[in-house]
Amino acid sequence: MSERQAAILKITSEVLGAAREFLAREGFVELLPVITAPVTDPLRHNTDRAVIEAYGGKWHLTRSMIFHKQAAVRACERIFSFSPNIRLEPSEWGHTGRHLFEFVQLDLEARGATREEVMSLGERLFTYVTERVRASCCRELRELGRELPLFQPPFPRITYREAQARYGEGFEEALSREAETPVWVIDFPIEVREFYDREDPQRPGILLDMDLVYPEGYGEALSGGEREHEPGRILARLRTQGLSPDDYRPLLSLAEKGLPPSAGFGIGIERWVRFLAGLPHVRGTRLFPRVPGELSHL
Ligand code: ASN
Repeated sequence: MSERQAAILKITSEVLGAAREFLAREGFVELLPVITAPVTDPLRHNTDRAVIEAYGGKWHLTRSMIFHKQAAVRACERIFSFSPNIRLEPSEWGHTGRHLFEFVQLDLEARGATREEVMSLGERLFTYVTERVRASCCRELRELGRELPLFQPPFPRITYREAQARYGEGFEEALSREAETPVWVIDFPIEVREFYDREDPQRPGILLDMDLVYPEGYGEALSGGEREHEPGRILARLRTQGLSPDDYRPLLSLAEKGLPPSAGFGIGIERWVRFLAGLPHVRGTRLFPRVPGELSHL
């Protein structure tokens, strides 16, 4: 194994440890991840479904733990998981530098929290972990030739519409290239996001959600928001997105029994390590990368 690979693995380990420590101090409980489920995140972009058949039923490989997070905060106020996700993205996405079809996200959720609260948590988590990597992985960062910039929350914010007006339709790349600190994109229009992000009751058509975008052109870091939790609202949102309520029966049944309001986000670990280590492609963060369109020997 090369020195560079060893350095990247050490940084990854530091990210996991520092995030766990930070979240434990903030009162979060770690859940073991869910990998197979009768229902999973529909996602808004075109991703093939990964389904296995067993025991007379169909099991989706988890695309995110969103519904499990909403269910879990009934038991525990604040939860997180290092959740393996399978997303069979188009082969062409193998070249974006940002996509693996198997990756891990640190997915967290807090009962009764607002978007504002989880954004503040996200900034503090991001800054804490970055500082820990800077302090504990000096040798590794030097080996990789990476000079990590210093960041100071709060991070700047831009609405989806403002970003679109300033940088054009697919604004994320241009925004990320121009940014000197991580930057929040907030207030996504209802038609571009998944049905579970909560519509602002004061501003119909606008969601109480957000992305965090890395500086230096590394693209999206984190995605989340407040959640739809009332059965009538979930049903209406499923219908306007052309999704079949039958496919989401497990979620609707839970909501009928009572899902609490919550907010949360997920941050991709490989993209985080790619940014911290300054790598051209997320493939470099994993010993056994799963890149869309490529086969693997091990
Ligand atoms: N983890 C994201 C969230 O909390 C969902 C996703 O990964 N699509 O909103």
